[in-house]
Amino acid sequence: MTFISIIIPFNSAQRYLRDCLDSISEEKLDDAEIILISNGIDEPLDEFLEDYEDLNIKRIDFKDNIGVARARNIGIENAQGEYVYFIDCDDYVDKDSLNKLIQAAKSTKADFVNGERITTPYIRSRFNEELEKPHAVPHKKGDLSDMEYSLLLLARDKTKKYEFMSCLHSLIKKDKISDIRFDETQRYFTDYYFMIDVLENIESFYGVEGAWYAKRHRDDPVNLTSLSQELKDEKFVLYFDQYFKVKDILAKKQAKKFKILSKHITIALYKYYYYRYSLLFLNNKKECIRTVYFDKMCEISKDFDELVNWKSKREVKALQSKDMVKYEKLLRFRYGYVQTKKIMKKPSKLNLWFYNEVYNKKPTQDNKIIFISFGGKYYSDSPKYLYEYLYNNYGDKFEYVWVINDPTVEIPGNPKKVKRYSREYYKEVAQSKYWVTNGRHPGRLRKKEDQVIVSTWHGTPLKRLGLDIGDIYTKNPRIKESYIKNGEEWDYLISPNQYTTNILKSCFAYPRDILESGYPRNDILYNATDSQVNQIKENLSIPNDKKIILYAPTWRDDEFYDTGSIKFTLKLELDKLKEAISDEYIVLVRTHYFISNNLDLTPYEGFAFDVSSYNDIAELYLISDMLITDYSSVFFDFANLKRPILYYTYDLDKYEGMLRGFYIDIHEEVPGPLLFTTEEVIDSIKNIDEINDKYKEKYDKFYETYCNVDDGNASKRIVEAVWKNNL
Ligand code: C2G
Repeated sequence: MTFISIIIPFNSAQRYLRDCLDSISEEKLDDAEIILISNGIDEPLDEFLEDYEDLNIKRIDFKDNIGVARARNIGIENAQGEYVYFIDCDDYVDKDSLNKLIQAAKSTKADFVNGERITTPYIRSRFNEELEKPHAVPHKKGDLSDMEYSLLLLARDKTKKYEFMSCLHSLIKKDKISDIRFDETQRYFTDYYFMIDVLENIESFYGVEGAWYAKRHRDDPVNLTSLSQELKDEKFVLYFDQYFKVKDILAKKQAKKFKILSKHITIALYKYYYYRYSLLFLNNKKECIRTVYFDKMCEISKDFDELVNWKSKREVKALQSKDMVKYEKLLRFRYGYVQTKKIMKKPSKLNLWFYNEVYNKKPTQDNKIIFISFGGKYYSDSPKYLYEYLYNNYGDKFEYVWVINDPTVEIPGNPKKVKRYSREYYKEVAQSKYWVTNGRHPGRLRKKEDQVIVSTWHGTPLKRLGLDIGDIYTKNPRIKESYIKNGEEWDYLISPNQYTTNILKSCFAYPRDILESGYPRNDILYNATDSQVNQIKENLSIPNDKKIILYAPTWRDDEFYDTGSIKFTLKLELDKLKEAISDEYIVLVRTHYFISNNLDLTPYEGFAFDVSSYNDIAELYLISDMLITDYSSVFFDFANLKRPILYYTYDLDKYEGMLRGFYIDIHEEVPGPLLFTTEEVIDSIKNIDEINDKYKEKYDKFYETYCNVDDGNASKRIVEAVWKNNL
């Protein structure tokens, strides 16, 4: 007989469903069935499900999206198991967790057996690492009764302090729900009412410690919106209203289980108020937070009397008496104290405090522009060329500030230099009307309404970016949300070609028009004079009787140290290269700006030079006769020079398949050969004339597609578009 029917409503995102089904498959359940209710799905499912032939899947398909309530009800109606179990298609269970629940149900025969839920932004393969984190310590059972513990798990997601009650991750005896269904007229919050009805029929409970269910926090609220993301600002108002409704229903019920549940729901709201609402109230400028949210919070706070402690007592009183001024004062005091403690631990945090509390409250200076390139690591890239164009043509019209971490870097015109995150940096960021940046800006900065961000971005993308990436392998699981936030805040976004324009629109969900002006950083590739080129060579102190190869690889999302900084392992065998080509060439090795480890090139002295700290890679392009790269955007820029490009793609399968994926077919479109060993690289260098002939047609086509806007005047076009009213 079937012991458990696993009910999965499936309405979007096969890549999420894979994690879900993989996790169930690994449980190796022999008396289970899966009821998959697919609805409103465009992607073909047959082939996908072939990978899960070992699972006993009953598929029920609907052409239209029928809603989660109806889908779950259909699941219940088709279930043959002694117990039903609900899991969402974008969630998964941690190793052995379902087995733990099943064993508990078999041994206790309880009507209701459940485990821990935790909300996570991580895909399954990275979940275990993250579970090590202290925040995932299970709720302790201690001396709670089976019922009390089970209700605690039912009401509280381990990380989401504010969610109350879910039907997920519970084994529910099927005969206890024969006449209970989800309310199909509702789109949201149907779990709550279903679970209350279920509880009515349940007599025995068992909660299992440490049997985790991972509730995925969807990383792409634009393309793969979850039900709760769909609601945006309304979410909490509706949520607060549910609170009152649910409390009302529970208050009318006498059984102890409902009293316990009611208490947990109030605790969830109290935690929401203490940890989340209070912060929103202080930092979020949205009007609803101080109006409708505030009113609701005041009303709910009447239930908090038994939960307050000495820290929250006065705040709660202020809420109860709807005294916003006092409430704000008390919050400032609370967070002021927290902040002071942080500052005592890390004095540099004081700078941020000055930014928020002092500098950012002062007026902006209309003619001030602050520039930053690669987080202040270099004086380079498009911000450099925009700056130089402005300075050379409209020098005295603006006040210029450069964020540069090394104060000895020479910058023409002697602008003010500030180190990133220093006190002066925050002061200048707050004062500058314009921020010119080539990357995402730090989440801690609070752009004022009259400030303008000019984002140049930093390359024609080969690797998928932001919202276009599938699963996230980087150290930052919330990177997609950061892309969306940046896109919302940028007033101007610059693109080097039409191909990039389309990508920038989708990867940032960019809501405005994009300035397809070409790249300021490539102006120099068209405008440089011979004497400039010679000067660059001289500055670098490299032999001038040899041809130059620039090796500029990118970084790998999965190669980082415990601290999070990115590392690079040199896979190009320089000893072999030296032996084979050193009479004709030298090699400049340039690691990506994320890379934190230094390369030791001493064994190749006179042949290989580390130019990783050289400010401007465009200058290196100018002096190089050939480029070797991998998946870095550098080749799109270098192609403006029409010089040979080789691709040393030793880890192509991993990079293309797992880490990122590409926007273009690298095998077909790039204007040079993909090479997998040092020997192949040597061979290509030695036969570079043949390679040039072989790739001539591809190169021309490539140039036409990606370099057709750049002409040496991009800076001019942008300056005239952005600062038209100031010139
Ligand atoms: N870069 C560099 N040296 C390298 C690699 C990159 O100076 N060895 C600089 C180049 O200007 C390059 C830019 O950093 O164009 C971006 O580097 P990518 O390797 O393309 O990688 P990433 O920073 O992930 O940016 O749209 C482009 C994407 O954003 C990729």
